[in-house]
Order: sequence, then structure tokens, then C-alpha cells
Amino acid sequence: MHNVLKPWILFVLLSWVIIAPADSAEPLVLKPSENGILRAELAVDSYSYTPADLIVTVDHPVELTLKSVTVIVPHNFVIKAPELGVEINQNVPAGKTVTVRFTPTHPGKAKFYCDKKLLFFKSHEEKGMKGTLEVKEKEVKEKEVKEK
Ligand SMILES: [Cu+2]
Repeated sequence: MHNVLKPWILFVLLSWVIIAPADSAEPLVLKPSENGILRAELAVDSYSYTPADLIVTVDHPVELTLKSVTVIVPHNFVIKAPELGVEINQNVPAGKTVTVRFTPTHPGKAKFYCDKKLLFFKSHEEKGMKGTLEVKEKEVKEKEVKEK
């Protein structure tokens, strides 16, 4: 019995160790819907956004649905990236779902974060509530994506 189980357990543990970190670090590439809008839904929690890394395409309208999964703590969604043509400061009340829309006008990379902070405590951003928005040039090599 022991001899049969052991390799199996080892295999499960190993595959978890190998798969788990890669999975969570993988950025989400937003694909256009039928009307050309890049849509994604983000879970807003204390203190994280999931997914936290988004890749969009320049000059494509983006629509993010921010779904708060917290009960008490209010959050927000801030991007200050005039160099990308994106400036957002949107409140996300506890348990509510809000939508933000923007169209990046320049390629580049920016941070989004929650700037809420209670008194002398660490800000939500400092507690890990942040992510990245990467704006890519048009005509991303389709070939590379297909070959994966
Ligand atoms: Cu917050």
C-alpha cells in the first residue's frame, strides 16, 4: 500500500510546486470581443486584484469590471499614466461591482493600485493591492500566440 501511494503523492506535490507559481504569475492578455472591446473582470479583494497583470492593445477600448468581493473594506482602482493616455480614479465600494472604461493612446507599462489608507496603517498598495497594465503596440505577432 505504501509503495503504491508514495510516488503518487510525490508526483502531486511536485506538479503543484511547478504549476502553481507559473499560473499565478501569468499575465492576462485581453482579447477583443465581437465589437472590438477588450474586456476583463477583476476580483477586488483585501488586498489584491485578480488577475493583477493585464495586457491590452493600444487604441483599443478597454472595459474592466471591478467586482469587490470584500464585505466591509472599501477599495478603489487608480491608474495615473498620462503617458499612456490613461488616468483613472474609481471607487469600488465593498460588495459592489463597478466598470471602468478607457482607451490607451500610447504603448507602455503602468501600475494600477488602491490608494486607500487607514490612519497610520500601511496603504492598501503597500499591502500588495496593485497590478500592472501593459499596453502593447498593434499587430502583436499572431504566429507566436498560435504556436503555444
Ligand atoms: Cu484597497
